[in-house]
Amino acid sequence: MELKNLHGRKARMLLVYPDYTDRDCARKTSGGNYSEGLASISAVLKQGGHHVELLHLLNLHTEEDFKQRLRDKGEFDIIGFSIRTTAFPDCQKYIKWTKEVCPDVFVICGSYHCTLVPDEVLAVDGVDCVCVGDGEYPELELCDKMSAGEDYTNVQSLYFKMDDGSFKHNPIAPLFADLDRIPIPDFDLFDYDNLESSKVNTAIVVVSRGCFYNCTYCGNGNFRKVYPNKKIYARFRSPENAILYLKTLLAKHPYIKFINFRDAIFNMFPDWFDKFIDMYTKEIGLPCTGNIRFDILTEETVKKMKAAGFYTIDMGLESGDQEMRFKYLRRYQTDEMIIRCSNWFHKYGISQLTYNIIGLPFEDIHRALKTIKLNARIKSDRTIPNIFYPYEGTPLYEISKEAGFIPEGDFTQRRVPLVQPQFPEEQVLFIEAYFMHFVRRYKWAYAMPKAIGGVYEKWLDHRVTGKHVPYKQLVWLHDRYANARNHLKDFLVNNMPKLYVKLRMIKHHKRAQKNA
Ligand code: B12
Ligand code: SF4
Repeated sequence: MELKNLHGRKARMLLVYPDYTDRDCARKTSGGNYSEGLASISAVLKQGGHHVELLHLLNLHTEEDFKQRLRDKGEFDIIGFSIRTTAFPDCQKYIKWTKEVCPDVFVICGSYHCTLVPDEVLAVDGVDCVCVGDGEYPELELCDKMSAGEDYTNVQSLYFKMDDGSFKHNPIAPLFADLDRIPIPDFDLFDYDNLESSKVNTAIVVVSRGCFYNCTYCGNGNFRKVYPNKKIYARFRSPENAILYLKTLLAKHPYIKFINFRDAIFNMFPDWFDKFIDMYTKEIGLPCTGNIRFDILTEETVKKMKAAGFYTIDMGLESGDQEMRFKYLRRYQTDEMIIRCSNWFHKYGISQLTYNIIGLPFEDIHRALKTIKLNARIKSDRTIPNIFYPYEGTPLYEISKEAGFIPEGDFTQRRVPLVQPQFPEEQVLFIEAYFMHFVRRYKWAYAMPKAIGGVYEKWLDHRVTGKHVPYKQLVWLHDRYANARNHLKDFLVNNMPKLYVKLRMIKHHKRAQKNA
């Protein structure tokens, strides 16, 4: 590989962010998500004097559109692609088109898919280098060395494609424990005021890295494996630094009225969490939400959360079948534990959103029904049912593969990736589609006097698992409805954001009143 030499000039870097999923790949034309990773890389590179810009792809681009947008951006020395697993197929095309427009540009790829399967990404035509794991400082060193005309093929955490086609694997840089070392992210990298979240006066905030749990469906176990000192993989900015982060953000964007903490598990370190929420209550106090684990929670903390401004929380319930949670997901939370914590949230008027997985290996409709029922028992206010996606390299992918549930060929585009005889596709789609509908009905059943509630529960069971349920037709009907609802939501967010925020406030207010 011919080394790039900028002869003392600082590097010009373009970060490409394919920010869409199957659901919105064709429709989204404005908005998009914030990415802490890219904002953080940009902050570090800019601190080093380099020039950074973003190509924010909000929808699937045709060759012509992509090339045009690239040309419009101007000239760059390095183009970096941020690649989530499901974005990898599209990125391969974008990289090919990039090299057609700018053959001399240096192409580097980073993010989760590159960390999981770096050689697969490096093998793609046009890719010069892959970053494994955290990217700020390897990128900075790459830019610095390129700028100084030095050999950069020994930079830690980077894998290079050499002239003879071989791959040079450098060791992965050890993690540093102190996240405060990283500057406050460069929010300006984005068209921040027009992000999807900003339009509804919300900021997506991430003040941590990683997670120390080992859920089998999640990539975290593999993301941390790459580091020589993986024990410190889960890290938070200090509470003081996290407050500084928020103050910096709010000073730049004073219209922000809600904070959405997207850290993997916000209360992962209970002492950190308690200290942070005390400071947050005094210094920020905006309504907020975050992802909370129940097995490390106390009633005292829930009470403090309410005072801090938590109006709602998210939690991964994943499966209502305790055996599935323990045996296949490695989430050691009993039903009783989940119900007890949930009662605290009701007591203090904080609404709950649960994440659930449908179509897990060895699941069937009866086990999926248990997930609906546990949601009803804890009176979840909102539920998000996700269809299981087997991420390569995760233990649950291996389990699914070994059991023969992963079909040959490309399964990434299938609505239900696993093919399981005991849980056919139409049943998985049915549970996903009517999840909240049935959660509501079972909530009614549990609120009724026992005798009547029991009869109603049995009747509902029959409507979910009965022999003659027309699953396919019901899914078809729901697809039409969901399409119309999504269009309406996008329309409101894009054209009447104030009305959307108002409606959301009314909804949360009503929920909080109901819960109190
Ligand atoms: C916050 C978050 C979100 C936020 C922000 C998304 C974003 N793009 O940052 C929101 C809520 C929008 C989101 C949405 C989704 N997410 Co998400 N999300 C997370 C979460 C919890 C933390 C990510 C984070 O901010 N980490 C901190 C930052 C600093 O690290 P980072 O993003 O990894 O970036 C570093 C490196 O990856 C690298 N890097 C990143 N990009 C690049 C580019 C270059 C050129 C280089 C060199 C390096 C580099 O350097 C960065 C700095 O060190 C992770 C789980 C986790 N525990 O990590 C899941 C995770 C990233 N999400 C995931 C998924 C699947 C999704 C969705 C597809 C879900 C869905 N079905 O809608 C969407 C995709 C939307 C999108 N456009 O990306 C998966 C990705 C799995 C995979 N194998 O790709 C994860 C890992 C969770 C999981 N299931 O395991 N998510
Ligand atoms: S707790 Fe969440 S982020 Fe952590 S391993 Fe489990 S699913 Fe992944």
